[in-house]
Amino acid sequence: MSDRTQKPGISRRGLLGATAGTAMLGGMGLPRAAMLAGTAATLGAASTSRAGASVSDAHVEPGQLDEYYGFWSSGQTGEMRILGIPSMRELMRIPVFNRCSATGWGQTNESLRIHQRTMSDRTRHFLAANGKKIHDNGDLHHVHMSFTEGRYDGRFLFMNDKANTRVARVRCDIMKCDSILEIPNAKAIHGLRPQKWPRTNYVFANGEDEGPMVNDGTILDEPEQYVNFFTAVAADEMEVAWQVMVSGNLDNTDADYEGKWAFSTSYNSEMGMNLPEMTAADMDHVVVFNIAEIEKGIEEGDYIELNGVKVIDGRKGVNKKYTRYIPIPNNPHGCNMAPDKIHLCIGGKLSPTVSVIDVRKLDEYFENDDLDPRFPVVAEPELGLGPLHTAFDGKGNAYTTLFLDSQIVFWNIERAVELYNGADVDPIISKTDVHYQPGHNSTSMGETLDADGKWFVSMNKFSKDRFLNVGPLKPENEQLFAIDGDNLRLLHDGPTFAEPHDSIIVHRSLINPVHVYDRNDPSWAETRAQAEADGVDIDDWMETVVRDGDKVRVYMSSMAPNFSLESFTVKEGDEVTVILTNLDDIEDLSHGFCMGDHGVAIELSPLQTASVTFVAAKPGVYWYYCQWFCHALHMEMRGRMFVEPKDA
Ligand code: K7E
Ligand code: CUA
Ligand code: CA
Repeated sequence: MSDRTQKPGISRRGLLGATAGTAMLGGMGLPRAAMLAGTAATLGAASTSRAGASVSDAHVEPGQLDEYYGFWSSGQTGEMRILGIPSMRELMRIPVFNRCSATGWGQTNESLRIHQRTMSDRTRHFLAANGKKIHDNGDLHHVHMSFTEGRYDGRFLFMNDKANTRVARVRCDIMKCDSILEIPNAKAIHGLRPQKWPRTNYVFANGEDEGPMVNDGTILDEPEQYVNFFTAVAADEMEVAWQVMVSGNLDNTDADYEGKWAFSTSYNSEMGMNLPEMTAADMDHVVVFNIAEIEKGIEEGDYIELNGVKVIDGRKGVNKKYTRYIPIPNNPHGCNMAPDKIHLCIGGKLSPTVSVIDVRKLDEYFENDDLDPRFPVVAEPELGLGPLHTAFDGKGNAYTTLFLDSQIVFWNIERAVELYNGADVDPIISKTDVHYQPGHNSTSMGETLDADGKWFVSMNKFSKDRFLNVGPLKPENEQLFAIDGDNLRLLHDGPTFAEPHDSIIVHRSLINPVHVYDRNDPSWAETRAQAEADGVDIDDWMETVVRDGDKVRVYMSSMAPNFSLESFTVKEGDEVTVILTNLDDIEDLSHGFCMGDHGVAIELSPLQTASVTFVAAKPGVYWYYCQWFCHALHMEMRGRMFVEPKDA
């Protein structure tokens, strides 16, 4: 074993001594300006604003369509976004974990059912105690598409909610969320990736926060009793398939191209509860999950059942057939599988290195207990300060974000392996400044076998001076680059609202959304069943009001510029459900239904059915109106709800 395998290229102490390292670790105490100042001083060899760089290749003329879709997370906004690439135009926002004023997501009965389907009694109890029915916030970091044999298959997008421990799915045919899954046992779902091979049967999801196995207040400040959970979600059913209990916490995850392994980084192998404790060790680890062995263990009954989930014990040293822990320096973060099907790249974060694992060595690693714990590590190039995430071009090269250096380092994987084996080579091809502090990056089709090495996006956490000042809260800055020979050529700065983390860039040939709804869309199946019970045909013009005790169901249709009912009457205190179908089948002819003073507003896209329930709490005349501009007489598309006093 060479020295290198024993010890990372730079010690934690060494890094802490460096200005940038201090700024990062001392972030709690230091003003952010100090952190940024460290960055500004670092100017890479390859500047992004090279003379001769033309923006024409990224310019998409008005009326022209982008070649790629970009699917974007939005962090604490809780929605998913769609961009056009290379124009970087924001095309759509898909509400998922957030409450949306425009579409009624989080308010329509159809969306509430999606929110509540897997909600635990515990969560219901929390929410009720706070006067709520659903969580209306989320922290959505990672959006990834379903795969078939290592390629995007255009069916679904999956995403995490760190804030409320959930996984959601968006249907790519209508571009709407169709499932939200609350993950039991785990806390704070962070890293999320679909299985790549043979198809996305599982979505892998990391619980970031540690806690007692049974979190009922019996165990509180006893971290030695805390555990953490890795979850495999059955992607078609959107149910938990199984979980693995692990040692340390879990940060980011990825899967291989053979369907054999999943990987998760851990920055808190120490099980520390504060910053000094979480950064105490020089080495943390990557957990390797042996999918076939775990499935076998489940089949053979080697699990405990916890809150309805089969949980395998994969803690360090308990049962080595399920998991292995590869030591990695130093509070590692990103976890990215290269499309060469061989190399997994782990961003060292506090270590200036990216650790490269050769997945072909994992069978032997699992079979043989006597191997060096770092046996699968085949390269560990020193790239710069604060390496977080790595993207790929399908040509054997890697692009790693350097958070502290505010740079992208473009490097060659094979040369990094040669260097590790003692050759005198430099794996670094070029470094490019970005503005500023990049987190994730993405390349066109870069996490698939179709990686094409054309476009590169750096998702920067700070925009500072790149845009007109809009006050203390600044947009993030996402920069588009062309991958051009040995360099990245900056073409576009893309300001964006809080706070995308990850993105994927997908060729448009793989996505085929519908133009108007199919009347048989499953989104409103339960609403249809209720209408049938009431003898109403929701595919037809509806003008029926059904009273059911103090519940009233109002069936209405919309066709520009009319609602089928110009008024309806209910009684004070009634629970009113308005069920609407937009009978306009013309592309882009959306209506809405907004009930004034009741906090009610929903979207009705062409041929969509949606419903909303509210209490008519106060007598009076209330206007409802269409709030999506639809017609020259859109303003006139309105009507009245009469609420009679209770004793009238
Ligand atoms: Cu690095 Cu949540 Cu993927 Cu943010 S994570 S950057
Ligand atoms: Cu219908 Cu505006
Ligand atoms: Ca650590």
